[in-house]
Parts: sequence; structure tokens; C-alpha cells
Amino acid sequence: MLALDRRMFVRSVGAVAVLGLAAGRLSGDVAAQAAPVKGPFTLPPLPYDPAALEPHIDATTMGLHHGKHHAAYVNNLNAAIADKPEISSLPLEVLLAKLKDVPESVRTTVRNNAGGHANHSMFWQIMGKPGGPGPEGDLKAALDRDFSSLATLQEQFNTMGGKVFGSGWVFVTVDKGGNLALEARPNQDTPLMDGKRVLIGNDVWEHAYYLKYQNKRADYLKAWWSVVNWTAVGDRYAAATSGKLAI
Ligand code: MN3
Repeated sequence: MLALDRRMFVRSVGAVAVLGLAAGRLSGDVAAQAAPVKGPFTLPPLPYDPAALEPHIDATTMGLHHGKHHAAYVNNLNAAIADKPEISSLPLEVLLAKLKDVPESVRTTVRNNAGGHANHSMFWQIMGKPGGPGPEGDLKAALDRDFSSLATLQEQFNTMGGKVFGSGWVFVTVDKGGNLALEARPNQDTPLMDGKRVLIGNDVWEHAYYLKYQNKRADYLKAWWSVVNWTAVGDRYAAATSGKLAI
């Protein structure tokens, strides 16, 4: 190869590598995603069109978030437990509550990916087309009792979400008595790891909002409330108080 050709070759390979990197960044942290693995866990379908949450959450973000990020958590979880029959038949919420019993060689992988699977499965369910009804009935009474008002909860929730350093989630948990509490967790950790139940949670990883909101996480946190499906949240509240809420 002549020196000039080699330079051209190196430059074009470099350009391809840069393009590949850019594409990988655009689709998030899933550039190295493995081929699909058969396993007990499956990606639940998005219960609405990816554009349904516009203009608050854009269709591109939703498509990548569900079809790439969540899919990768499911796939990685299935891969991690493929040869671990002692844990592969456990329901997701049990697996997360019993992480200390998971073989150490895969414990961190299970924690991250089972957590990611549970968190996102909850997340899609509690959102929907903007403009639906607000909290009603027992749920509204619990919000007013434990946070004095929905507006106060939103303010405290957004403040907590803004303080998550790096990637994580902010949650409202619910116990069997219907009591609500706020907490934040790093990475894909979830209150399910402590046997608690989640009423709602918001994803403050940059992949959840960066295409539309860039560094303005506070704007995303504020806008997110417009797509909370309070009917679905009310159903989760009823399930939690009757001991039937799994994840
Ligand atoms: Mn996410």
C-alpha cells in the first residue's frame, strides 16, 4: 500500500469508527448489546405508541429507551441467569429481594439488569397520553395525607430527582397500609431490593431525556408529570394495599 493510500485508508477507517461511536452514543449505552438470549424474562410491549407522550417525551427517546435500553436489561438478565437454575425460575420481585442468595459471580449483573427490567416495566405502565384525569379516591386521599397535596409531592419529588448524582431513579413507595414515602436510588437499584413496593418512579438517567432536554433535567422532571397516568397509578395503589402488586 502506498503511503498516501495508507493515510486515506486510516482516515476512512477512523471516520467509520467515529460514526460508529456516534451511533452508539445516540442509542445509549447499548452499543455492545449481545444477541438476544432466550430466557424467562421478556420485554413487555410499550402500552402506547412511542409518540403518545409528545410533546413532553419525544418518540425517538421512547423508541430507543424501550426498544434498546430496556431490551438490553432483559437480554443481559437472561444471559446472566441462563446457567443458574436455582435462581432462573424466581419471579422478578423475589430475585431482587434475594440478591444476597444470587451467586456472587453474577450478583452485580443481576442487580443492575433485574433492577433495570423492573424499573422500566413499572415506568411504561404509569405513563400515558397527556391530559388524563388526576389522582382520585383512595390514592388522592393518601397523597393529601402523606404529602399534604399533589403539588407538594411534585415539588419534593423533583427536588430529590434533581439531586441524584449521575444516573438513578426517584420513587414513591407504598406499603400494605397504603402509606407513601419518597426515596431516590442510584443506577438501576430499586426499593424492591428491600422488599418494598413502588407506586411511581421517574428515570433520571440521561438516556431518558437528553435528546429533548439536554442538560436541563429540572425541565424534564417538571414536564414528566404531564404524562403520568393517574388511572394506572390508582390501580397500582389498590393492588399494593391488597398485597397484589408485584413490581
Ligand atoms: Mn432508563
